[in-house]
Amino acid sequence: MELANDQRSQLEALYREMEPANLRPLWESLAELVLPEPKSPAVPHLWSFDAVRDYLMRAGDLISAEQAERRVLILENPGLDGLSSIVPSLYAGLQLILPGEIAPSHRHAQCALRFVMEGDGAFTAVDGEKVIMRPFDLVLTPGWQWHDHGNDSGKPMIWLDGLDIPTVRHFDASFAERLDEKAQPVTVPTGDTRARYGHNMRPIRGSAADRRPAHQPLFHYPYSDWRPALDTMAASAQIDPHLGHALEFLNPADGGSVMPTISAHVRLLPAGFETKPRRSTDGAVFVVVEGTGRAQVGDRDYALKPRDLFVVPSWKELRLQAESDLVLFAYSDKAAQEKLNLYREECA
Ligand code: 1HN
Repeated sequence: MELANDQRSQLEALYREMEPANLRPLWESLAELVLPEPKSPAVPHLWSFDAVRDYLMRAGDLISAEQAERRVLILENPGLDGLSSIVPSLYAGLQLILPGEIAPSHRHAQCALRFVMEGDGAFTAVDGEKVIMRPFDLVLTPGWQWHDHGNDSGKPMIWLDGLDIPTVRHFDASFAERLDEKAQPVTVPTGDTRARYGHNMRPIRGSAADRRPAHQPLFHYPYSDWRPALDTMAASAQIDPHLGHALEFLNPADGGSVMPTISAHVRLLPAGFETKPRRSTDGAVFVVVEGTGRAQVGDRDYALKPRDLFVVPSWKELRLQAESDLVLFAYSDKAAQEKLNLYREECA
């Protein structure tokens, strides 16, 4: 803004006088408020699973899951200091449950997903049903559903928690409750929900057999389903030059994202494949499930190995190269952005 010296000093005097009245001049900040394109305060970052795991196991020696309520190390974006956020809208953490432990039952407005990183056989109970968690399974705990975790296996279990905590904080809409008992009563057999809602079928609406919330029936997407699906796809389909072979997890109730605020997908990049550059407005968290390769995120370049985690903030260009067959899981705030008509992507 071009201002004469005299005008500038008179305006600044006005600003000082207005400040106690909680008034500020828009014209001084308009360009920062309404950006011509996204300029995320979040930065690209990669966490090596092994490095996080060491700290998590040390925490495991010092505090129980029950004491902590949830024993989790938050993956905080270096550009979002103190905000417990991996991108401005989303939270990520790695949770440890040791053999014999219980993470007590609670429910909250926030939506959560779990993606299993290590171990086999712990459970999450969701509204009266246990799911047994196996490596690279996706398990949802949608908003306001009771959930607790326990580990009856002989080994530590570690999973990635993805939640919309910053989104709920943004709307000042957080509610939470704890159950009096540690673990909620289990009222239906394991697998009941998958049988009823997990095969492109559902109980007749409103019948006695229709027991899950109509808007959010399914909460378990096992690796044993999604991994072979990618292989089958890779055997025949033309590969998308920007994504590789990609499959989005769906909510069967409406064919939309797994939860109202969070989308999730998996992809397979065959050995030697390199994606063309792509950027999108969603902030995304990626997990390397299998394989090695490289990720270029904006001006950063990361070597990828199994179980590494990396974050791609809004509008940072992403390029992926597969050394060996590379399998990735990702979740993002695309679901929320699409509802608000904000989502955009650009493929080079
Ligand atoms: C939560 O409920 C879990 O249920 C994990 O495992 C992490 C972080 C913030 C708020 C709630 C869980 C969480 C959380």
